[in-house]
Amino acid sequence: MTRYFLFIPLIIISLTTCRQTGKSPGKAEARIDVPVFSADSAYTYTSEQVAFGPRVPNTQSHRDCGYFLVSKMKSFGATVYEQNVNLKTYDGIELKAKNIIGSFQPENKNRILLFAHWDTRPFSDQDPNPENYKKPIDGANDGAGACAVLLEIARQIGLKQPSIGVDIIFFDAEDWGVPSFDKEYQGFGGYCLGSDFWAQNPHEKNYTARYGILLDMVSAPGARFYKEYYSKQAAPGIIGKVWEAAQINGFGQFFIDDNGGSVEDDHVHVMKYRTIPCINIIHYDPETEHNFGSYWHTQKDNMENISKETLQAVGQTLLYVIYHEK
Ligand code: AHN
Ligand code: ZN
Repeated sequence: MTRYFLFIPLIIISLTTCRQTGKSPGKAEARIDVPVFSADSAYTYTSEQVAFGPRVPNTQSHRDCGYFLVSKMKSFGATVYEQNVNLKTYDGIELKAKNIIGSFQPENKNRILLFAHWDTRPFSDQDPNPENYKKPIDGANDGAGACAVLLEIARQIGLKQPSIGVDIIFFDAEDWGVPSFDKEYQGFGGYCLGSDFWAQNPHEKNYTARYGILLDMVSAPGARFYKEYYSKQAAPGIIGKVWEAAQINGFGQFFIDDNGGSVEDDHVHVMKYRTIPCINIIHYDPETEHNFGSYWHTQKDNMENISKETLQAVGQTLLYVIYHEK
């Protein structure tokens, strides 16, 4: 019996010693503990947003979801700014919009910015059935999923701070672009109203960050992320860093080493007025006509088409990047 007591501790010591010295003898590399992203949590945050109903500006569902996002961010310990502003759509409708900014370590000058849009489209203009064109979408993927990934990242940051400061922005009024059925206004744009306003009027004078990452449509089953044109032009190093992080974490099948299309999304508006190089992690599908996912701007962008695997791939990759920054 006494022999076991002697040998078991010896075996344990020798095992741990081997592990620590196995890599580089002499100087032990500081191992970085990256939190484990919970896809269950992100899935719940997605369904909680969708449960409010379509988050179309000027509706009660939109107001309710805005309060939800603000209170969640506060509960994770972020300093929260609410930027309320009236913004005009392409056809002159006044939207009561709200950009929501959550800051971790606001005093830290070494910062990165993560963002997504939280509003949903008032049209289903890509739906196969024209009777649905004027119905709003659930926006489970186009809106909620990306915000849910950012909420779960915020929860993890609240539990354990990384070395850098992190700002998370939920932009409003991204998705009121001219619908394809509106022949009068084709070419008038109309997207990205919230980010365009914030970029010109940031919550903090002269706000800047080392870089920014936009998440857009990051929760569909089988989603694939290609290197988006403006992202690659403006921030090839950040693209490289994120795609490498995905590889290291075993999500190489989601992050494809190939070029995607060019998308005039919130990141382009941020870069127009703020000197922050930004990338867009966005589902690109070479098979569809519009190159977005198959349920883009249709009634099928609902909770039935949300994938925990995709949420995990994006969320864990981003946590790896965030916790490796010095
Ligand atoms: C364009 O389609 C030009 N920009 C908006 C991209 C988008 C719409 N993302 C989500 N919904
Ligand atoms: Zn959209």
